[in-house]
Amino acid sequence: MFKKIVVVGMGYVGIPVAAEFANHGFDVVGVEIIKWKVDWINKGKCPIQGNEPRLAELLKKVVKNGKLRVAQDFSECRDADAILICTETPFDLKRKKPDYSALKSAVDSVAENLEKKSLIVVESTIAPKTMENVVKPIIEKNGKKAGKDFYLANCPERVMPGKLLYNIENLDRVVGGIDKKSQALAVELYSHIVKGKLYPTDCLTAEIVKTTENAYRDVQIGFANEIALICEKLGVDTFKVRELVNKCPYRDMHLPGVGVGGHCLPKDSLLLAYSVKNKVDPRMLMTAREINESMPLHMVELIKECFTKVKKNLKESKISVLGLAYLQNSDDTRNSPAFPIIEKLKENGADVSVHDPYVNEHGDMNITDDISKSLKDSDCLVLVTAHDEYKKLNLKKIKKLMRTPIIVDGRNLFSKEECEKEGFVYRGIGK
Ligand code: SAJ
Repeated sequence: MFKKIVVVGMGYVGIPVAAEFANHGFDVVGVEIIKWKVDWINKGKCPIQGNEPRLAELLKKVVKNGKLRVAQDFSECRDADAILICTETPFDLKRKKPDYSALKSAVDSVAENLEKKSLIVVESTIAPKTMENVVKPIIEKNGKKAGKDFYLANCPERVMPGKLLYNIENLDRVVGGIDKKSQALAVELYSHIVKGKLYPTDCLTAEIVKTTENAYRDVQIGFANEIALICEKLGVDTFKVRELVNKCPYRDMHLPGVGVGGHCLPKDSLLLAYSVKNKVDPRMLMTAREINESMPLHMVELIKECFTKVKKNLKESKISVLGLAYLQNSDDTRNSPAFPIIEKLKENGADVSVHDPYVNEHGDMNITDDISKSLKDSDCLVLVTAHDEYKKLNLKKIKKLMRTPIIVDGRNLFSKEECEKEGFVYRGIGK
């Protein structure tokens, strides 16, 4: 039934799913507007860095055997049997609404090049009612009818940096169809690459499930962070409390930390709330968001407490921020809690050295991958991302490198006892 598949958007979602379908014998064409990405992938090179098991090799294989190629031209959609839309759908905090510019542009270009009864699937995370109110009308603008001239579905991605291929191959997925036929076709399509169970439903339910599963996690993390603030004041290690709480059945307390970054959690509650704007006041969702967004600033407060303790001023100090990525062993920096921390420290007159083993550039930010250089003569080690490399740090060695032995730990990476035994002033989120 399906032979040629077009995947629009060669990012964290599009690249792995394109490679998977190509590896299962489909002729796959990626459509990407950024030229260097087109060229890079057509050379068999993967633009996604970080620790992504099997992805680079799989991409090289399917490009080499001709099952995957990338173009900038949407005319590739004309003879496509299926078209997957994997463009970003950020939330515009200023305008308090989703930023669908990339999605609308992609859907519009697909609509302009629809010449077959193709199955169009949106994988991007969207606010409930977007399929009905935004996507479908754009494709139907030329008089075409969903379910008659094309099929339409929403199959939300469940990728996660570090497990991009694993998640596509193994996680269950929800498949929302605009009608029964679209639903059946989408289930058939994904059954070729998904070993997990496929749960057919309607588009609206699929949109609600996706945003809810992430809102759930954001609220859980917000809860853990609030318990961390309480435990700090009570002088008890939250991680020990969490371990014992989770011994109780039906408890799953998440990890407190320096904040919630990434391309999913910070926006999905907002997308869900947007769909019932002025109808429901999502107090729980928004309070969790506020708590999570406040954690980077709480981290700066802990840093200030340490400086006060050693009677040093942040001004003219050198501070080493370890980790720019929002997630351990990833190069993805989107919405990373590191940014507000770096900004606040600079506002306080500190000279901030940023280290990350996976992120080599971000705008004009100077990022080093030399940890000794970053810690040399530093007055404070600020641990933001729990990259594996940081777990191997030798406390004796770094104490010799640093000018002032202060560690502020945003991810429970260090042992408070060991740091204090080595003569460090130590503060940690939740500890
Ligand atoms: N975080 C915490 N405490 C936790 C878990 C995460 O502070 O207990 C922080 C992380 O450090 C990170 C952010 O939250 O900054 C997001 O972490 P994440 O583990 O949720 O990773 P994401 O953003 O890649 O989330 C994805 C989501 N998957 C999809 O959208 C398909 C999320 O729904 C998944 O639950 C998550 O992966 C996963 O790991 O399962």
